[in-house]
Amino acid sequence: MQINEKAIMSEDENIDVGLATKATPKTKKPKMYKVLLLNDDYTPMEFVVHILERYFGTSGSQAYELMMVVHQKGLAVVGVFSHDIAETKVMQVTELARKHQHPLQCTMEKE
Ligand code: TYC
Repeated sequence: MQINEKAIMSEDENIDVGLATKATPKTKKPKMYKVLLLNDDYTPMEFVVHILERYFGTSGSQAYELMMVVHQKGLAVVGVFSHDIAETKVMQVTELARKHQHPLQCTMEKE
């Protein structure tokens, strides 16, 4: 932590009286990114469940329910990660979907 000092001259004396102002934290918390899965008419439900289990730490009924949220609402946030992790997840999902010729869309946006 850096304590900032403001130079302030006292009015009648012209003396620099130091004023401690807000502390500046040295570390910044990383910006977080939402990873979104979008619905489409062609990707099989089981494939989406598999994606959620493999890349987003959900399993069984939880993965199925999250897939159904995307299916019914059009999209859902399936996880929140730092920039590079989110980017990697999007790439992995897109790569596997294309390999299986599914049009599944996965995107990220700043939280
Ligand atoms: N709507 C797809 C179907 O009925 C299932 C699906 C769910 C597709 C979620 C994409 O992100 C998705 N087969």
